Amino acid sequence: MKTRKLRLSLSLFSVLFLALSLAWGAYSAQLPLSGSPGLANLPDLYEASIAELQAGLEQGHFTSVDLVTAYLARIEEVNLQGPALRAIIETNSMALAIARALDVERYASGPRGPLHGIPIIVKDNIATVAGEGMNTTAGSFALFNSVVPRDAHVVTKLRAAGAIILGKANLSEWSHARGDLPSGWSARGGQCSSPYVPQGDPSGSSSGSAVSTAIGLAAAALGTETDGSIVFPCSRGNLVGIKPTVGLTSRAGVIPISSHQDTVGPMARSVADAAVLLSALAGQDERDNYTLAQPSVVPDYTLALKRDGLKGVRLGVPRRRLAGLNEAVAVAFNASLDTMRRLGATIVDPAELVNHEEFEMYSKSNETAVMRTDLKVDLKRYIAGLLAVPSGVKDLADLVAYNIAHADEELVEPYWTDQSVLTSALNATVDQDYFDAIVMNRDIGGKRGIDATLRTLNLSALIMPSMVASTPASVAGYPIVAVPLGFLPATAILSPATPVRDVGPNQPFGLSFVGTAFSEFDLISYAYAYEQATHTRLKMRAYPDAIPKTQLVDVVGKRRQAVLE
Ligand SMILES: *[C@@H]1O[C@H](CO)[C@@H](O)[C@H](O)[C@H]1NC(C)=O
Ligand SMILES: *[C@@H]1O[C@H](CO)[C@@H](O)[C@H](O)[C@H]1NC(C)=O
Ligand SMILES: *[C@@H]1O[C@H](CO)[C@@H](O)[C@H](O)[C@H]1NC(C)=O
Ligand SMILES: *[C@@H]1O[C@H](CO)[C@@H](O)[C@H](O)[C@H]1NC(C)=O
Ligand SMILES: *[C@@H]1O[C@H](CO)[C@@H](O)[C@H](O)[C@H]1NC(C)=O
Ligand SMILES: *[C@@H]1O[C@H](CO)[C@@H](O)[C@H](O)[C@H]1NC(C)=O
Ligand SMILES: CC(=O)N[C@H]1CO[C@H](CO)[C@@H](O)[C@@H]1O
Repeated sequence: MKTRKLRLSLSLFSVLFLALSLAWGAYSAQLPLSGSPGLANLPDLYEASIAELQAGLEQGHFTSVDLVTAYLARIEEVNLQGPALRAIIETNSMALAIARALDVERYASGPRGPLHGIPIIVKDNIATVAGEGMNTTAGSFALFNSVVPRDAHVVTKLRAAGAIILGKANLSEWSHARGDLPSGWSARGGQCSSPYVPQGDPSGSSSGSAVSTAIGLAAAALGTETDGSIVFPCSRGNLVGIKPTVGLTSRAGVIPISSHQDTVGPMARSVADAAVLLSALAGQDERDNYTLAQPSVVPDYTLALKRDGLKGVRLGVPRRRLAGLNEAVAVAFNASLDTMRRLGATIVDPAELVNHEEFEMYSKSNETAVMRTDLKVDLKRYIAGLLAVPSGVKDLADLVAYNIAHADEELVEPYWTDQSVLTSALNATVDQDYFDAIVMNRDIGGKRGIDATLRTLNLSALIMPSMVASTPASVAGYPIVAVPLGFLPATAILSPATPVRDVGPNQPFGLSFVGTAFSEFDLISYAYAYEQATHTRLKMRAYPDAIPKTQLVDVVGKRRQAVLE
């Protein structure tokens, strides 16, 4: 009975879909002819905001099919060819069909919301259904052709909001939990590099998500962070990143490092875009019980986008964490404090972590103790949930053995041979030391760290250059919102390529706002006020070869030509 009903409604749907497709086909054929403004005024995909793209789609200036076509061409230009940035591991062969269906739906019943028909890239550790043809591997051949049971919860939410999953981003293999490897390298994706410094280190582990967002290979991307993996590549990618509170966004369907620290967040070219995405991603999920601790109503984070967001806000500078920073970063950071004062903020400087000594002495060792056991336990649990794993790998020990057996692909000379993080976790155990470290980790970063500091000095948030901002928030499970801060000078020394260059001229760096649990709304308002007053991202573009040439005008123009002929 049920099946027949389903079949009936499916066939009704097909007829409806066909009718709409025909109507839409007739309509869309003349789109470019009636399309105003002129082709020259279509948004530049290097910088286009989600709102701009949505407006163009709504006004019929271009379609989601056009957008996907243009983005795929841009990927083709720079991913393996030209500068060979290796930001993308796989593109979605169904993206055009999905875009067409969403175009038809828009024509029939209007957009679902701000993400309807907007192409987004997700890191390769975030599951996408196998039926769509894309793998989910964290960059490793050990998970090649593994079959995930379903989309990751965050992907389900993106699709429900109408977003198009355009492809899977390259990353530091296993999200940098394999060993001491150059950031942005994975066996499946090769070595990703920065679009700002030729052969430059893109940082990681969400390297490809950052690179593809930085130069407009999609509207935005998802990354994941355990300690620094969103914030660092956003810093080097001249981007906005949100590392949400652990438990705000579900990790169900995400290849894990640590259930205590992993979190999924947006990487975007503006605070507004990141806020739109976070509103779609956040929410409870019964498959990730950490999410049940979040406030029951997900805020509309776009309501935090206020230009006066820094007025009357007290922000603290934990100076001792800033020791030894590059001079250009230190100068830009100090200048940002003046900007924030001008915008009405009170800067408390210094505002040291009240447990600074304890933090410096013990946070890394406690964090490592938690991560080792988590990696072993959580990875095994993830693999056990897969429907098929052709490599036969079941746990960490199998994975280490797999890498040795496939050393030609996985332990590649000369730079990519290490798997010491995996081997160091082999003997990890779930014991009292582990439970103690979990509590310590939380308390050193949270209760006795960030929270005590905010309370003692009556602060709303801490501010730091992004490259030193991650660990307190990561071990506490607290949020970070990062924005562009500046660029190394043109005279900066270009370091040797081993195989990526650590620093170079024009390399971007970021500024991070760090707060207590679930303070994303406030952090977004501070970041937005700062961004709107500075627009740092717009002050430097990628090096010329790393900027894809294909624009909407080429795609829409070609379609117009075809209609005229
Ligand atoms: C993995 O990628 C290959 C192509 O490289 C494809 O043939 C295969 O279907 C993909 N596997 C899954 C499970 O999507
Ligand atoms: C989630 O469930 C696990 C058991 O499956 C339990 O050990 C853990 O404490 C729970 N975490 C939260 C935050 O509820
Ligand atoms: C704390 O700071 C807020 C402004 O952020 C101010 O309104 C309040 O009076 C301060 N409280 C104390 C106890 O200083
Ligand atoms: C930045 O400001 C701090 C605090 O005022 C000062 O100690 C430091 O020397 C400044 N750094 C630079 C590079 O100007
Ligand atoms: C964790 O931190 C505490 C101090 O806060 C320290 O006594 C303990 O040795 C640390 N544990 C590990 C495993 O590093
Ligand atoms: C793990 O334990 C085994 C057996 O106790 C031992 O032989 C091996 O050296 C240990 N490995 C590490 C990385 O500690
Ligand atoms: C989409 C794309 O270009 N994927 C490539 C990623 O890198 C690997 C390794 O070089 C290629 O095999 C893929 O074709």
